[in-house]
Amino acid sequence: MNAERFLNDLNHLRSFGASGVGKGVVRPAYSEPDIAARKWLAERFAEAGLRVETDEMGNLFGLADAPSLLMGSHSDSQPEGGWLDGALGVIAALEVARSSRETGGPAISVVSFQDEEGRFGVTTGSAVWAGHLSLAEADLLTDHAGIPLVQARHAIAGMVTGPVDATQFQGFIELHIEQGPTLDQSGEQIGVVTDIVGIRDMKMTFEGQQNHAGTTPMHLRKDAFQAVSAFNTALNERFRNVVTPSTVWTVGHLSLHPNASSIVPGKAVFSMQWRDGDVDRLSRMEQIVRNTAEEIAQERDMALTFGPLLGLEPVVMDARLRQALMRGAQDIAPGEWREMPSGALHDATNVSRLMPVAMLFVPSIGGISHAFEEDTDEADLVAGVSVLVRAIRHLA
Ligand code: HGY
Ligand code: MN
Ligand code: MN
Repeated sequence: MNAERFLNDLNHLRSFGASGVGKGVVRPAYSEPDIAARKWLAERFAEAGLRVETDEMGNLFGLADAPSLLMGSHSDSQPEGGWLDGALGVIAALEVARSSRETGGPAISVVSFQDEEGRFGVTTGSAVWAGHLSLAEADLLTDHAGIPLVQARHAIAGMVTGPVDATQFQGFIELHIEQGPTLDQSGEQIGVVTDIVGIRDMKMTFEGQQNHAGTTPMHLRKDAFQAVSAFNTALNERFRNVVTPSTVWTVGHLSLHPNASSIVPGKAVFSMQWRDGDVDRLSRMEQIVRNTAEEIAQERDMALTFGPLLGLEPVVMDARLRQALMRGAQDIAPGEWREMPSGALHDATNVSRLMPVAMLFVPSIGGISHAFEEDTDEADLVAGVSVLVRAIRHLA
């Protein structure tokens, strides 16, 4: 591999949507910086001798001529994201494709999936490509501002070439930052992923009565924020009997209407998300979410609505691809790597419906991600790509 060329490209990708705070980026799916980044990536793919194709979702492919391994990740970011989440996997794939071609190695195709970060759903672009979600269903999903996907994706219409056939790919490998504390704390350089957790994600709404914050006695209020607060407290209590130390749940988005200091909020829309490696536990948690919210709504005489339940099942990584990554890890970081599960979701989950998949992690400094502070040591970034280069040789 050419480490300098790889790091230069990775840093250049950061310039699209650079936040001005540290190395952070603001590059949500279909935003101007996201589209500009995709156009720049398309040029890099073409320069590497790959055929550029973009499907209707905006998933961007650089295709090898022959049947090939597919490598990549996503180049959209969270509303406040780091420079490596997704970007690392895309630029690493590009570097592996380039260096493999230059040295007579196996053919490698490259992808940057769209909306992995779920402006509209959960890993939306790869979910549609892999047939987990139809384009018609996806088009109805809305972001937190109420914009439907079908409208947002007009912005990439000029780039679309058509559907990309998955049968040309022999497997998919995704390099990603860990986004958690495990490798950073252990001092190891590489994680070979064993499996990816499952997720459930749902919008919920409590609707009460908007009213005056000075004149409305407490016992007469139908305050939507108070309902969310009571729901959250009850939920934490009830989850206790069901969850394990690796189960996680999050209310990450809350919108109060009309969101003013002197108005009792009449409406609260919020996101409810939970993740676990066990499907039964995910369903038991769903039942608790629904029952708890219904009880709170009834007690407080408020309306309650659930949005569509989005989700991805837990998946196990392919044994053969994983073995190749382990051999590569042992070549590059002998004794300084481990096998580990992924608590973050990845496009690899969707792609596993179509072909064997595997994933590789490098450490996240301080275990921080989905934040401007996200970073990884340069030596670890380069080590990750080197493991990929070794792994494709072992596979070939
Ligand atoms: O939320 C996730 O795990 C992923 O980064 N979208
Ligand atoms: Mn990611
Ligand atoms: Mn992410």
